[in-house]
Amino acid sequence: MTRLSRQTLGQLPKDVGRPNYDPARVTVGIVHLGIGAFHRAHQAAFTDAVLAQDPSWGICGVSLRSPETRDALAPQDGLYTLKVQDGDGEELQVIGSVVELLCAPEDPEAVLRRMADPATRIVSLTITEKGYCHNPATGTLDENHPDIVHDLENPGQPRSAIGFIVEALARRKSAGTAPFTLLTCDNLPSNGHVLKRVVTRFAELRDPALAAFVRNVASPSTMVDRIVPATTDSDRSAIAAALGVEDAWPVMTEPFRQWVIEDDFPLGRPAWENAGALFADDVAVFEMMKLRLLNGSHSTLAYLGYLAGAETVADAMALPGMEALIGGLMREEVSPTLPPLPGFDLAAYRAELLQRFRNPALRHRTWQIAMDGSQKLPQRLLGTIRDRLKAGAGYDRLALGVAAWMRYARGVDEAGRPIDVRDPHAARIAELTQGMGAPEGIVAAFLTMTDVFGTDLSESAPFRLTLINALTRLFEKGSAATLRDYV
Ligand code: CS2
Repeated sequence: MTRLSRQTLGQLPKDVGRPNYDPARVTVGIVHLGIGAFHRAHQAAFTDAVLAQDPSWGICGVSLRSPETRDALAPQDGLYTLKVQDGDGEELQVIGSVVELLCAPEDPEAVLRRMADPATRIVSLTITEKGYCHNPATGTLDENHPDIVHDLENPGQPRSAIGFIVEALARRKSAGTAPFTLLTCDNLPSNGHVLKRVVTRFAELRDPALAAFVRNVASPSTMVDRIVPATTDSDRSAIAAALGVEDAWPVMTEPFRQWVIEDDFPLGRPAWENAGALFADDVAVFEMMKLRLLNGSHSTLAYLGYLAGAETVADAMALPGMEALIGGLMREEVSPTLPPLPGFDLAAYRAELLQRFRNPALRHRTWQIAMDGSQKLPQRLLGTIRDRLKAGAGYDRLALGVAAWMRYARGVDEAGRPIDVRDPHAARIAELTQGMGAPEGIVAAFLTMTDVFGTDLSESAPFRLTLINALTRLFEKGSAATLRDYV
C-alpha cells in the first residue's frame, strides 16, 4: 500500500483535514525531546494549527531511546494522522508540524547540533516523570542516577535529556548564541521550576561559569492535558482503510485538549493562543488542579480497575462503585485542597472528567496508566494526602488508591498471576516486599521508600494505619468487592 507522505497528501479523501500551509516550506524552530504519542496529539497539533502564520516554528522530534518513531515517520516526511474520537463520532487530521526526526542514541551529535543552532529558539520536552532523573519527593537532581553519572563523565555524548540540554547550552554559550527557552510539558507540579533546578544543578557539577549561564535560561511552567492511549495495530488498519494510504504511526485521542503556559519566551514563540492555548501568569494552580483531579483519579482507577480485571479506563468506570468512588475522591477529598481559581467552575470540570473517563471510543489501557507509579504517586495522590493530614481531614479514598498501587506493584494479581510491572523501581519493590503476605509488613516495606513518600509520610503513624486498613480490604475482599462498597 502507498505510504502517507507530502506527495500522497493530495490523494486523501476530502473529509480528512490536512495542513493549511506547505509543509515543504516549514523550517525548524523547536527541538522536541521525547517524540511520543502525547506530544504528537498535543503540542504538535497546537503548532500545526498556527504554522501558516509563521512557518519558522517547525518541530525537530527527537527520540531519546528507540528509533521506532523516526523509522515510522521519516519515510512519511514526518506526517501522521491524528484521530479525534468519542462516543459521538471521529475526525481525522493529518499533522505537518514535525519536519525532522532524530534518534539520539544513534547520533547524539546531530541532536546537539540542532539544539545549538541559532534557529532553534525553543527546546520542549515530554520525557515522562522519570526522564527528569530527580527525586520525586524533593524535586532535586538524583546525582547517583546512572544516566546523570554517565553524562557528567561524557558531556559530549549525553544519554539523558538533562545532559543534552546542558551540553547544548554550553555550546550556545561558547558560540555567543542566546539560550533557547526550555518548555517542559510533563505532568509534574511546577514543572518549569523542577526542570530549571535539575539542569542548573547538573551545570554546577560541570562548571560554575556554565551554571551562571544556565541560571538565566527561561523555563516557563505549563499545564498540559489530553488523553492519548497507545496506538494499536487495529488502529493502524482502521486509519489505512479510511485514508487509502498507509500511516505507520497514527495517534488516537479525545476531543478535549488544554494547554496553560507561563508567557516567558525571550526568543519568541508560535502564536499558540490562536490555537486555543491559554497564557497565564500563574500556572501552578492549574497544574495542581489537573494533577490531583485528573491524574490522581486516573491512577486510582487504573490500579483498582486492573486488579478487578478491567482492561481499559472505560471498562474500569463501568465497574459497580467505581464512578461513585472517583466522584467522591475528587469532590470530598481533593477539591478542598485546591487553591481558589476565581471564575472557574470546579464542579463542571469534575463532571467533564468523569465523562472523559467514560469515553467509549478510546481504548486506554489501565496497564498503560499503571506504569511508573513510584514517579507519579507523589504529585497525584501523596501531596493531597499530606494536605488532608495537615488539615485533620479524611483521605480514605486516596489511601485506597495508594494501597491498590502497593497491591499492583508487588507484581502478582488477585488470581496469583504475574503482573508486568513497568516502573524504574520495580526490582527494588519486589525485593523490599519479597516473601511478605501481611498488609502490615507490605506497608512498612513500601514506607521505607522516602524518595516516594518523603520522610514525613514515611513516619506518619495515622497514614500507616489508614494504608494498612485499605490494603487489608483489598486482600480480604479483592478490588471488585471493595469497589462495590461505594455503590
Ligand atoms: C495518564 C496521563 O498515563 C497516565 O499516567 O494519567 O497520561 C493522562 O492521560 C494525561 O495526563 C491526560 O492529560
